[in-house]
Amino acid sequence: PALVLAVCCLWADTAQGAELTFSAVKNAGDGQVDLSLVGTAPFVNYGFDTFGFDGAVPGPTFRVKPGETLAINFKNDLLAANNVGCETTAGEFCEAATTNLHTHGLHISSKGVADGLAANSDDVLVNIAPGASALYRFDIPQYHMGGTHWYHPHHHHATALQAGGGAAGLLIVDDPPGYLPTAYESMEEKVLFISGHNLDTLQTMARSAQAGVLEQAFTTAQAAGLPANVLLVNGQSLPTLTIDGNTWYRLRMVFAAVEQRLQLSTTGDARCTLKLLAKDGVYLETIPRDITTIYLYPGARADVAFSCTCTTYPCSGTLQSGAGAAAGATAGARTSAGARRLLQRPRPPPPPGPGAGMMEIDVMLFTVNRGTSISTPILETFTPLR
Ligand SMILES: [Cu+2]
Repeated sequence: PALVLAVCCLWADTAQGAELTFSAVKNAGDGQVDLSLVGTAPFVNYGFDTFGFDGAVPGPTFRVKPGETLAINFKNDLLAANNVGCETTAGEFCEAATTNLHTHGLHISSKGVADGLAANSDDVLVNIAPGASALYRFDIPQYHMGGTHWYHPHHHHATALQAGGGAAGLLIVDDPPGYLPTAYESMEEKVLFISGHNLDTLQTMARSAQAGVLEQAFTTAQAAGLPANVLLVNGQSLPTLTIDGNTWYRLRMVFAAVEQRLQLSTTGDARCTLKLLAKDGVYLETIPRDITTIYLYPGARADVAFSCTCTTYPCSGTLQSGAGAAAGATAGARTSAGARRLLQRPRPPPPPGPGAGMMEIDVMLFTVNRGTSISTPILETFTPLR
């Protein structure tokens, strides 16, 4: 009976299996938006707070078209009392309440007010003190490729703590109309903002920086019997994505993390097809590419066309990260001459140091309903314009 009780309550506490939700979308074309960084965003329902934009993990999703300007009035709502200077803290982590904004992946100016601009672009050396605001204007060039990117603070000595704690969000550059063939352009998009939070690392950094936020993260999780190496999708632990069978979805995936990596594949009754469209916000030279495994390292993005069918509807599956995915990838993949040469080289040793390893974890559940399509549409081969 004790075991049953434990299973019941751990499940209930983390609300696993709940339907996947999505952050608010803010379009650059609608004008300047306000954004604030707080240290009071609830960390799932672990009972402690973390860093987050607009009070949540992840923050809002920004969408911008090539040629547009993403204008943000950014307010640092972190507490001055938590901004302990680098000459005072013991290690490399300090100034935990100083921040700025970085647009990870955009090909834009890295200049800011210090360079004489009226507002900051992607200048990671900007220091926004607790309580202060700053204006950002990210001018997206007309020639910018459409893609999946993300944003997070980049104040040195506090980046890993703030971004790793949850201060991050998705940033999408939209494809111009007609850029992709209809079969691609008409795909329903599902944003998967996958964030990794190693509470042990976060607590160590937070205590070192005397950050006020996250200093009890690991201790609290341990006391509650909750996992300390946490993976969230759109801020939820093991949510469920419900989709229609025989229908292509465009998964816009980000791995927002400062350590570890993911090796994703699907298991379950649902038979699913994965086709890679873009990596790190850049389209493949020719799309799509048949894959069985999605590799994500910290900061990486993958745009994947995803379709599932059931023998009997509805059916279900799991998107999981694990070593088993690698074998499947090799078995099914077509191997080019170049790739064969690479495969014949001796394998490099695994990455050194703690936390560099792959997370073995169930990431997301999915349920496949019958839908209206009786067969999965063929995706024509296409070479996106560069
Ligand atoms: Cu980054």
